[in-house]
Amino acid sequence: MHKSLWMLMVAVVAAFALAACGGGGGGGGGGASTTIEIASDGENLAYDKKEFTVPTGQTITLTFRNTSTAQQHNIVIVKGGQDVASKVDEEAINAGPPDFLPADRTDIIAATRMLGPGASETITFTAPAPGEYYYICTYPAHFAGGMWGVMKVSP
Ligand SMILES: [Cu+2]
Repeated sequence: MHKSLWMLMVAVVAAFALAACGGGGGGGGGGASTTIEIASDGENLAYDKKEFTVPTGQTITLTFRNTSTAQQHNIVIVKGGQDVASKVDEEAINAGPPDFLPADRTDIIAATRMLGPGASETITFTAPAPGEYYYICTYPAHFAGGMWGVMKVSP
């Protein structure tokens, strides 16, 4: 009878272990994620968010919506501040349509395609080291016209 009690305990422990595994898998584990929604500001050459903050290392799911009825827009998050943004903008204009994105993505963290009026796209990326990163629209003259913002990455 002592042996049967021990067998029962093994069975109970196994059941708990299975339950724990199932719960962990369904909950998404420890990898936290953040969702950001950003849009163009109507017909203005601007985003509806001038800045947003994300925690470093997290998976960011960002949805950009072009709410304009006439303009094409995208969002390109660059690996730096205004100087890097200007460099990427110049490379993007040289790359030309349809997406105005340089083939060399070295200075780019994440980018949507160039979206027509009313279109949206969701992109996923990992938040980089703490700091401030510009995001810009690379349609010609939009960045210069004020279509940019700052992604702040917190420690
Ligand atoms: Cu634009």
